Amino acid sequence: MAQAIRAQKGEAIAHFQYEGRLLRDIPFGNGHINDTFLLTFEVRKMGRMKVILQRMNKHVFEDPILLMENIMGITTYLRDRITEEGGDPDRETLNVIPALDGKPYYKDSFGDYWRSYVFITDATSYEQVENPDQFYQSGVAFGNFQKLLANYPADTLYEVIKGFHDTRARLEVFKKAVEDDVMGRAAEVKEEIQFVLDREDVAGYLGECQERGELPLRVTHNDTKLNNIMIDNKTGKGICVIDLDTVMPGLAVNDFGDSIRFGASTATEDERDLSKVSCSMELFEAYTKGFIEGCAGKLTAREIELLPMGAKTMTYECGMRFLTDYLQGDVYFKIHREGHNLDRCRTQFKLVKDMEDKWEQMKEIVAKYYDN
Ligand code: ADP
Ligand code: GN1
Ligand code: MG
Repeated sequence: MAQAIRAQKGEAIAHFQYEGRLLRDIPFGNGHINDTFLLTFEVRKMGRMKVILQRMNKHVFEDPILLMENIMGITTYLRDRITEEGGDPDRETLNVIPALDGKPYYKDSFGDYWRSYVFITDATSYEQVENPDQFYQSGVAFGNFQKLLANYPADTLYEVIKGFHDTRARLEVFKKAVEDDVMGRAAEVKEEIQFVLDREDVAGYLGECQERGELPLRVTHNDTKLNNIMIDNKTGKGICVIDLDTVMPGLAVNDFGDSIRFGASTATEDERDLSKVSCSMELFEAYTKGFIEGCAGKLTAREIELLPMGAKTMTYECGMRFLTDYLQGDVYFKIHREGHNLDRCRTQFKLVKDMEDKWEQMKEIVAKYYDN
């Protein structure tokens, strides 16, 4: 397996518009979906240059060519907006390095698709928040990302993963996974299954609000976890939103919520000691403030009111997705140990429970921002 990807990687490296001598290539980051590598080149007298090379996950992304069209469209648009606002487009958005034939991807002889990005230097993607200000800054940056894309022609975007945050549809897939029980694991996770079933109303809530016209569809990121943003090492500001695979029309409250489920947790997503896992209200408030500021007055009062619901829904949905994958035999999210998806599911459900306990406090925090 490792050898197969090494050969594939070598083939891919030879087919991008790289210059110089390859000094080093190492696996990089903690993403659950793609295979990511950091390559370091020595470019004659110009010194070292780093790039990101990724093998796109073919089980998750049905059409990598259309996916890359989305990313080219979005990053080209963002470059213009960032330039207009006096920012640095080489650092503040992803920059695709083309393949030798000029395409934004390379298809290898195994049928896998690869893509490459300029590496964003002097910045870090974190697995856990280090202090409230850092989380506030990531809220500003994710909000600003949504603001920058507010006028992007949404109808040109290909729906990369159908029903990505359709929690009701995900609940149906979950029920089917319990019924099929292909790995014979359902008996062992009865409590977690019951946790999902006891909260079926959560799955439908935001979809119903949207159907009633209370929540607008916007161009959203849909995968706003902390490690999908680069934080500048010097200024501490969220410099660049990355992992643009799932940019699609969606709900602002879900972008907010997905950040909370990952970043406002007092532990990592796969912590086994559940006594360490809770939803920090200090972090919740810091992000709320940052996200609303970043969206620059674009969120409606109803959207702001429903931010806590976004947090609960995304956490419930993500826990359910981890559990579904555990039941299906770990076929979607990368795992690094036995029971990894089950551990991840348990942290999410612990967070949902904690949010339920802190519900009034969460509502009070967002209520402070209704008038903004
Ligand atoms: P996945 O879909 O698997 O999460 P990502 O695109 O998020 O893949 O990449 C995985 C990790 O690689 C990120 O969390 C980040 O740490 C790092 N990374 C990705 N692109 C860049 C980039 N252009 N510059 C620096 N680091 C990057
Ligand atoms: C995946 O790709 P990554 O690791 O940033 C997943 C998200 C989940 C997240 C859980 C395309 O995100 O939806 O919320 O794992 N991405 C996709 O950590 O399914
Ligand atoms: Mg990622």
